[in-house]
Parts: sequence; C-alpha cells; structure tokens
Amino acid sequence: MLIKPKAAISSAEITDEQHFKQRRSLIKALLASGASGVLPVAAANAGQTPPLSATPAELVQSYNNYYEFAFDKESVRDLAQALPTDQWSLEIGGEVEKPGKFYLEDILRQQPLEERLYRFRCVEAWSMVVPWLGFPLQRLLAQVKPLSSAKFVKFTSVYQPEFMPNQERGLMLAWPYVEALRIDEAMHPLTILATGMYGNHLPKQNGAPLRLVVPWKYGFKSIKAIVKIELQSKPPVTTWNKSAPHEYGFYANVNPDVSHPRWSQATERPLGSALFTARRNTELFNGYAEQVASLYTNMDLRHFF
Ligand SMILES: Nc1nc2c(c(=O)[nH]1)N[C@H]1C(S)=C(S)[C@@H](COP(=O)(O)O)O[C@H]1N2
Ligand SMILES: [Mo]
Repeated sequence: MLIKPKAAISSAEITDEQHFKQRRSLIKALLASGASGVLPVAAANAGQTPPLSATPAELVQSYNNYYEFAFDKESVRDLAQALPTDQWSLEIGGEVEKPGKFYLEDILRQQPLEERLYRFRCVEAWSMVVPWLGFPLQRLLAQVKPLSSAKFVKFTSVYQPEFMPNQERGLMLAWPYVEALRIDEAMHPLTILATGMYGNHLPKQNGAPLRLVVPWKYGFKSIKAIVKIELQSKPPVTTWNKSAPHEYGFYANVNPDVSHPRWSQATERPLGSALFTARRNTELFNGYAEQVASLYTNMDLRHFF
C-alpha cells in the first residue's frame, strides 16, 4: 500500500525530492510486478485483523516524544526544526570485521527503500499506524560483517546541545539517548531503519534523518536521529532502562499482560480517536507474534519485560 504525500514540502528543505520521487515510483513498479527484494507489504501485514489503515500524517507529525527537545508532545515539532540533518554520517563499529563511517547519502544509494505499514505502540498506552519508508537493518549490518562475538547492537542518538534544549540544560535523562537490541532482534526482517514516512522525507520531529523502527516493542526502543551503531558482546546500558529499571525493561516487548507499575498495558488509545471512544485491546508483540514470538521461546516475559 502506497500513500501519496499529503502536504506539499517546502522546496528550500528538499533538495533531493526528485530522488524520493524516483524511489516512490520504483517501489510502485516493483510492487506491481511482484518482484522480490521489495517488501511484500501484504505479507508484513498478514494475519492482522482488522486490516491496518494509516493514522493521519498530521497527527503523527505533531504529537511527538523527543525528550531532547521537550517533555510535552506538542512543542517538539517546532523545536526540532533547528536540528541540522544534512551531511549526516553514521559510525558503525565494535564486533565487526569492517567498521567505518558512512554517509547516509551513500548508504541510501545502496539500499532500496521499502514501505512498511506498521503498528506503533508507545509505552504510555497510545498507538498509531505509520507507513514508514526504510530498509531492513540486517542489510546494513551484513555490510560491516558482524563477528560471532557480536551479541547485542547498541544505537546512539545525536548529541547536539546547541540545538537540543534539554541536552543543553542536562535535564531528565543522561544524554545522548541510547537504545539497544539483541543481535537476533536487530537482524529480524521486521526491524528497519527508517528515512521517510507517508511516501516522503522523515520529518525532524519523527527522528530525521535516520531512526530505528521495531514494531513489536514499545516506542522508546525506536531511537531517533541515530549517529552510531556498535555491535557488542555484552548487553549495553540503555537510557530508559538505566533511568527507571523497574518501569522500562531492556526488552520492552509490547505485552497486554505485563502492566507498567503505574498503569495497565491491556488497552491502548489509537491516536486521533476521541477521548471517550472505545480503546482497542493491545496485542501481544503488538500484533506481530506470528513473526517474532520464536525469538522469545522459553523466556519468562514477565521477568524479561
Ligand atoms: N532520541 C530519541 N529517540 C526517541 C525518543 C526520544 O525522546 N529521543 N522517544 C521515544 C518514544 S518514547 C517514542 S513513543 C517514539 C516516538 O516517535 P514519534 O515521535 O515518531 O511518534 O520515539 C522514541 N525515540
Ligand atoms: Mo513512547
């Protein structure tokens, strides 16, 4: 399913819009021809009832958790526009054969973008459905050749206190924001690095120019504005887990049966639904159990929350 960009984009900001247009038509063509190598969107969405429909872009792009900028969701969009995102580079290192510094532009020349319509569930019990544009993280990791000693993947967000008010003030969390996955989670085909949404560029408030999306985990795992990826033999210390270990586990798999200490996770409020309309039931692994449950066989999900 492809969605046309809704709002016109400002021409000053978009120098490579042509590039995106070409990509979009390439994706369309490949989907129409059933060619492999591009995500079968239908397959990614299989088994989900009712069929997913995207949350309006305007909501997804104006209600944002991005603590480097603000603690409230409404002021992030404006503040985030100050972050410089051009000439972005990504360092990849640790337990790999071929570490290096890569320009995002070069990475994108090699990685065909795919559209993935995913559920997204914040630990605060609201949810949305987002058509991301991105590529499987496993494809990038394969290029740096992980060693067999690589058991975890650590992600680090940009540190730019000049442009990120809460970094400048040293408020709330230890900056930069860090997240991590187990290597098999990182290599799972549902795990993507996103560079766009709604058939267009990724807005700054949503983590431009490069963010992680792990659809079966709570939203805080999907780290924004990534500048570094390190493969490690030991479990990395992650931002939320460190700041409140009893509230935010390392795994953070969406699970209706494991409550947050301060609220239930059994239901969620779809973004855009009226205050008093029915909430929807939260699904185990956010609806992706069929694809990911095998990663956690024999694990007590209450203990490893
Ligand atoms: N660097 C960074 N990444 C982050 C966050 C953050 O504060 N800083 N918030 C997380 C949380 S709690 C959520 S719910 C999602 C929100 O993504 P969105 O604004 O695109 O909806 O981003 C996640 N990634
Ligand atoms: Mo969140």
